[in-house]
Amino acid sequence: MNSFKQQLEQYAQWTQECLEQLLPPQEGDRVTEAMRYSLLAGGKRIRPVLLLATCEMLGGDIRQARVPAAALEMIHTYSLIHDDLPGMDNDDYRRGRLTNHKVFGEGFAILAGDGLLNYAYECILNNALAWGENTPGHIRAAQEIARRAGVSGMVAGQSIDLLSEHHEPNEATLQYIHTHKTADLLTAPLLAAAYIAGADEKAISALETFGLCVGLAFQIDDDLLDVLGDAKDLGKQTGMDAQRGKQTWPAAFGVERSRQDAGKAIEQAAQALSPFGERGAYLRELAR
Ligand code: GRG
Repeated sequence: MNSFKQQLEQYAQWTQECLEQLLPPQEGDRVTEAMRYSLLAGGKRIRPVLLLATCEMLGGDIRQARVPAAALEMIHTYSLIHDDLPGMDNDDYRRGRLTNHKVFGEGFAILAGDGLLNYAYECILNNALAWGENTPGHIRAAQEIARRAGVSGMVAGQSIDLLSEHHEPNEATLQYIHTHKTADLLTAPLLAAAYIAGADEKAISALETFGLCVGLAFQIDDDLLDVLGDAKDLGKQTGMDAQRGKQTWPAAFGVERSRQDAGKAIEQAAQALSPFGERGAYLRELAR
């Protein structure tokens, strides 16, 4: 196995261990059971990986980054649970298993999402207080995560996504949805790591550009997988975007241009890392 893959597995394993340590035990409590069901179902763990890899790239203390990394996965999982609800995308499968509401019912799926979101910040703030001298860096990281996950970030993107269903594809609207629904929660771990590691403005600005470009490519790819992918490999149904009249890159520009645009965005992301020189090699490879 090459060292890139080993490192990726290491980051994912730290995340899994940290989640298992942080999560309240099941003890017959249905909400906790529902939280654990979706959170421990797997997934690529890409947001924690971004946080941990960025912290290492910037020479930060990786021990300080583990809880925020795991907490970001809780926030991401809450968004998936709520996104799958009948009032949103009404999906039956996620991460290779039945969606949360299909197993626990809608009420408990809503509560499991609410539980994960709040517990994420409880963990982030406990961790912030535990690292004495660096508490302000952790608080700044928490602020960035809240802003990008919230009403001017992912929630705003999801809102326009819902409002734009069955509308003619429009480039500006698509850019807005992809920037906020997807790129914001991929940029949050980069900037959180930067604040925890005490990075300067130049590094923060480079990471912001990297996150935006990676986020756009990630969502274009996700849109392409919905058209071209295999449901078994993806662990969720395909062809759903067209059925719901979603604004997607392939619907607006076709498959070929979507592939090219995703490729261009990845190269722009790689370019954005040039201030970090060789130290940016891991994130560059991750993007590609
Ligand atoms: C409910 C506020 C709220 C937001 C929902 C996550 C989300 C926003 C919608 C899900 C649908 C979607 C296409 C979102 C874009 C981001 C995305 C591709 C999420 C899937 O993330 P992955 O691929 O999933 O990292 P895993 O399972 O690997 O963690």
